[in-house]
Amino acid sequence: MRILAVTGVLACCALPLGAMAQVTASFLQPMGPVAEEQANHLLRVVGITMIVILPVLVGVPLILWRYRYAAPKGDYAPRWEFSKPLEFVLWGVPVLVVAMLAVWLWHSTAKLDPYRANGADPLRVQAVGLDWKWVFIYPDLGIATVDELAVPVGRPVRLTLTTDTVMQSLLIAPLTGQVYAMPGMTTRLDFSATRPGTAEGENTQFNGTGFGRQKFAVRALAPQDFARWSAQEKTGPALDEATYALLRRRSVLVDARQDLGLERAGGPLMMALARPDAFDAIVAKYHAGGSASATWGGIGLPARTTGKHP
Ligand SMILES: [Cu+2]
Repeated sequence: MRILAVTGVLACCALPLGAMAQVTASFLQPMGPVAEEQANHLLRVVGITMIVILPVLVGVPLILWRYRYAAPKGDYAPRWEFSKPLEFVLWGVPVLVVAMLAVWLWHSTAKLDPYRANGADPLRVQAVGLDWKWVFIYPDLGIATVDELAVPVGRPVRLTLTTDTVMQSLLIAPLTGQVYAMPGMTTRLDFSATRPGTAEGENTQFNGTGFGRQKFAVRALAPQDFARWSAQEKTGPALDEATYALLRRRSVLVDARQDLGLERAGGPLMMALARPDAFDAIVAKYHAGGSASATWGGIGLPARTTGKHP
């Protein structure tokens, strides 16, 4: 019996460990300092609130049992209504708990400011949210990807975001918090990976039929692996205006691949960046003061994909 029970426990533990080796999707399995602070913050909050919750959980059944009608203990005091020490405890402890939570929240919020640099010499990456995929542009490396973000372990990443459609929301839970992206505007996320692995990134903004498939892999690679990754053979056409117009269609990755004349099944795209300032051109499209030619890749509601599953 005991052996069976132990095996059961081992099997239970082995499952999440096995999953962890593939794709990490939770901030409770942090791959960098931002998620680590978030996980610590959650544990602190749980710990502090237990100061209030545990006495209630233990005290209520204890009092019910101790002063039960069948075998009452203690004095019967129906006229009792005030106790100064008790009032101090009942009000004082929650006040201390709220004060402690407030201080820690203040501290963590400042520490987790998405615009706060994670160190010197960050790798610049620009993210463009499309229906329903993400384009990641590496302006300094001359490459762009679709639905894959690779970052070198140990080097800070400065992600600048925008969208060329409706509002989008980027979340890479094991690495960094969630931030919105709006057309014509940019936001920033500074984060870094401290261990190699693959994290799941997603769009958490419900914005159309393909939204549930707008997930991407975030690969934290050792510096030499990252260099190899960024120099790999291109799996897609160069990211020029014509390519971008096709990517801008309302499609998930497989349909976009078909629109580009590639095998449907084949995973993320790695492209050469034909226009180094593509990101700025995309943001500029939404500014009335811009020139009439600011229409890079098309404006307005994108066309539907020619693929089978819009
Ligand atoms: Cu909101």
